[in-house]
Amino acid sequence: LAKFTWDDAYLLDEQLNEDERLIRDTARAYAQEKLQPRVNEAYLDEKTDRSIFNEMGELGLLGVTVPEEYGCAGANYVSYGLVAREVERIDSGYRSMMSVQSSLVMYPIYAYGSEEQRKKYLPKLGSGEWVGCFGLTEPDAGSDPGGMKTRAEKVADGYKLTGSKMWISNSPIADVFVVWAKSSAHDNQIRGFILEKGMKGLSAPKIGGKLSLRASITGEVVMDGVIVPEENLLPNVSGLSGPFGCLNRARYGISWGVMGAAEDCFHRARQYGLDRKQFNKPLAQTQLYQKKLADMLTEITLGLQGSLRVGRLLDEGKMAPEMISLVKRNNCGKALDIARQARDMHGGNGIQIEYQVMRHAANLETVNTYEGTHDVHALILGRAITGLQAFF
Ligand code: TGC
Ligand code: FAD
Repeated sequence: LAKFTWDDAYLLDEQLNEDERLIRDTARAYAQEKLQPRVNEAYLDEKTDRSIFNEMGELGLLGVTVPEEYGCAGANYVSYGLVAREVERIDSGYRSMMSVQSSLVMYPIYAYGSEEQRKKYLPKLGSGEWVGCFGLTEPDAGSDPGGMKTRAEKVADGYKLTGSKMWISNSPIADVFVVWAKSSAHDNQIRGFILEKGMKGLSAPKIGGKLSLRASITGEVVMDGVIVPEENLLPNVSGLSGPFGCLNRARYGISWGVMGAAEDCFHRARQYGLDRKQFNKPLAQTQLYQKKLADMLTEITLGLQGSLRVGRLLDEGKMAPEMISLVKRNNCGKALDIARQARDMHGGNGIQIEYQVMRHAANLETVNTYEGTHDVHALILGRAITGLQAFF
C-alpha cells in the first residue's frame, strides 16, 4: 500500500512535468521568501509595493504563457496556474497584481494586438518596468458589461474616449491601460484600446476604504475625451468575446490561486490544532476539529484536480468557457468556506493579522465576486445545462 500524504492527497506533484515543477518552485521560493515577510504591513497599511512587479518580472513570473520572443517564459497554462497558487498562498491581492498584468493586459495585447503593439508593450510589461490594468467594469455595468457607457468616437488619426471605469485593479499605478469601449466607427461594437499614463484627460484615482484585497491597489479610470491614436486600437477582436477571452484565462488562474489561499488556511488550522490544548488535549484530537480538517483537505484536493484538468484542456486547445466557470465558481466558494472555518478554528487568535487566516477570508470575499460573481457563474452553467438564459 502507498503511504498517504496529507498535504498532497492525490499526488498532484507527480502529475506535473519538470518544467512545471521548476516554475512552481521558483514561484514558491519567491512568494515565501519575499512576499510573506511584507504582507501583514502591506495589508494593514493598505500599501501596494510597486517593486513587486519588477521582482516578479525578473523571475519570469509575469505573462508566463507569452512566447519567449517577447521576453517571457513561453510556458503552458498549467504553469501559469501553479504560479497563481503559490502567489495567492500568501495573498489574493498579490495574485491579483500578477494575474491582471498577465491575463488581462499582456494576453489581449498578444492575442489581439498588432506586431508593433506586441513589440512595444510585451517586453516592458513582462519585465515589470510597466504596470498594466484592465478596464471593463463601470459604475453601472458590473455583471452586465454589455451595458457599458464608455464611448469611442472617430476623430482625425484616432479615437476620442469618454467614460469611466470602476473597481480597476492596479489602475492608480498603471502605465498601460487596456480599456473596452463601444466604438461608433465600428457599428457600436465593443473594441479594445491601449491607453498610456499621461494621455490628456486620463486619470485613475484610488478607491480607498476597502476591507478586502488591501495589498492590491484598486482605482477608477476616468476618460474625459482622451485622444487615442489609431495605432492603439486592438485590431484583431471585436465584441464582448474580446474581454471574455482574457477573462477565461484570468478566471482559470484564479481557480488555482484560491486553492493556494485555502491550503495556507488548512495548513495553519492543522498546526494550530496540534499546538493548542484545551480540556487537556490538542484541539486537533477532537472529532469536530478533525472533521473540519477532513472537509478542507477534500475540497482542496478535488479543487486542485479540477484546475489541473482544466489547465490541461486549455493547453490542448479543448477548453470551453463553461469548464472555467465551473472551476472558478467551485474553488472560490470552497476557498471562502475554508478560510472562514480556519478563522473559527483559531478562536480569538483567528482575528489577529499574525495568524493570517482572517486576511485570507476577507480577500476571498472579493475573489468570489470579481471576474464573474459566484451566482453569475451558476447562471452561465445553468444556461449551458438548459439552453435557457436566465440573466434577463
Ligand atoms: P453573451 O450573449 O453570453 O456573449 C456575448 C458575446 O461574448 C461571447 N462570449 C465569450 N467569448 C469567449 N469566452 C467567454 N467566456 C464568453 N462568454 C461569452 C459570446 O459568444 C458572444 O459572442 P458574439 O460574437 O456572439 O457576440 O453575453 P451577455 O451580455 O449575455 O453576458 C452574460 C454574462 C453574465 C455571461 C457575462 O456578461 C459575464 O460573464 N459577466 C461577468 C462580468 C465579469 O466577469 N467581469 C469581470 C471584470 S474584470 C475583473 O473582475 C478583473 S479582477 C482581476 C483581478 O484583480 O485579479
Ligand atoms: P453587480 O453586478 O451589481 O452584482 C451584485 C449582486 O447581484 C451579485 O450578488 C450578483 O451575483 C447579483 N446579480 C447580478 N446580476 C444578476 C442576475 N442576472 N441574476 C441574479 N443575480 C445577479 N473589473 C474590471 O473590469 N477590472 C478590474 O481590474 C477589476 N478589479 C476588481 C478589483 C476589486 C477589488 C473588485 C471588488 C472588483 C474588481 N472588478 C474589476 C469588478 C468586478 O468584476 C465586479 O465587481 C463584478 O463583476 C461584479 O459586478 P458589480 O460589483 O457591479 O456587482
